Formats: sequence, C-alpha cells, structure tokens
Amino acid sequence: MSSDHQQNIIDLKEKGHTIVNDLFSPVEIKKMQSDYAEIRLTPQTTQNGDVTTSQYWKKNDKVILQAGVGRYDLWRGFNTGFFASSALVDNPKLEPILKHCLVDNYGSYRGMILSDPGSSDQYFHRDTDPLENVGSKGKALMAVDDFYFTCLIPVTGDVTPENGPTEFLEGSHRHCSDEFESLKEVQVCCPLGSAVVFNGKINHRGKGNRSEKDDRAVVYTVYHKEWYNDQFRKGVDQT
Ligand SMILES: O=C(O)CCC(=O)C(=O)O
Repeated sequence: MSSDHQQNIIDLKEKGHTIVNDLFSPVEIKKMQSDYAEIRLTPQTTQNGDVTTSQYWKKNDKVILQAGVGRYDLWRGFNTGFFASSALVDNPKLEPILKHCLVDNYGSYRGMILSDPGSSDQYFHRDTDPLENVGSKGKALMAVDDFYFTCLIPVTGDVTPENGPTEFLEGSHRHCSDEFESLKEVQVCCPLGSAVVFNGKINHRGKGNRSEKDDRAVVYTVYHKEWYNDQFRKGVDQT
C-alpha cells in the first residue's frame, strides 16, 4: 500500500474522514460529466410528474429524496453508465482502503447528491442508524466495529468553500452525541478527480451552495457490511 493510502487509513481511524486523490483519469471524468448532464434532467421530470409526498419523488425504479432546500439525493435506481463503471465500482485506489476498513462481507451502492445554487446547509447527521430503539446518542453504535463508509466524488468541478464543502465534527465517529461539545467542526473541500471518504458514524453535513451558478453535484458510493440494511428510509414507500 502506498504512503498516501496509509495516511488515508490513519485519517479515517483518527479524524473519521480523508481525501483520496487522483481516482479518475480525464476520460473517466468526462464520462461522469456527460452522464450527469443527462441525469440532471431527472429531478425536474419527476417533480412535475409523480409527486408522492413533499419529501421524495418516485418514478419506476428511481427514488429521489429531498435532503433540504435545493438539495436532492438521487438515492435509488441510478445504476447505469458511470454509476456502473469499473472506474467507480472497482476503483483500484478506493478498493484497498475499503477492504482494510471493512475486511469482508461488504457491498456497495451508488447515487448522487445535487445541491443547487442557493441551497441551504444540511442538518448534521450520522449516515448510520444509531442502533437504538429509543434515543440517538449512539452508545451502541460506538461499541460496534466500523461497518459503513461513504465516498463523495465531485462531478462538475472542485467542491469549494462557496459551493458547499462537507462539514465534519471531527472525531465524532468515536463519540456519543453527549460528548460532542469538545469536538471541532472542519470544512473539507475536494478537487475534481478526487473523493472525500468518511466513516458513516461521523456527524457531518453538506454546507449550502452560496455560489452564483455552480451545480454542486457529487456522486456517492456507500459501502457497508451485508448485515446492515440501508434501503429503509422512514416515510418512504418500500414497494
Ligand atoms: O453533500 C455533502 O457534502 C454531504 C451529503 C450528506 O451528508 C448526505 O446527503 O447525507
């Protein structure tokens, strides 16, 4: 493993997040961007069509969640083109890091976050369930081995302080929420061609897009142990 990758693993262990650089070739980036140009039309089409509730849109196999003002999570059914490419599914730089963190019996799925100019800050959250029937401090979560990692990949250009960095409560992947006060928030930007990888236990949010015209789109890949079910969202029709 290269020294960069060793640093990625140390960052993930200690801070809960890391940037993995130079994941994609210029050709792969172009393919991702041309697929995005087509997908970009999807939210508008479904919004004007099958509005199921104000919280999400469903059309055939596709589910788009509203994740805040001007923010959309293209969550289910986005699995063709770049989403299915080996550059993304079996990325040779990402895979050894995930293998180190999750060891075995894990899978992945992909989607996209759109955060339009004028979008607001997202709420802070962990990507994992707190694993508690009552409350959400995360006591049980802290006792479980790491089982979930998220990778965010800029699509249209660099993620900048203006168009919406990801904000992490650094180290919160190792703390219950009643211990959060001592932790500091850090904003992480990411250049095109690289990715932010983080532990799903970390408290984080996407910052709003304060740019005039940047489409701040990121492809995400979620990796989790097979025993975990990430296909449930409260209030979303499961059929
Ligand atoms: O957009 C980001 O930087 C973070 C997105 C995120 O955390 C989410 O949609 O759950």
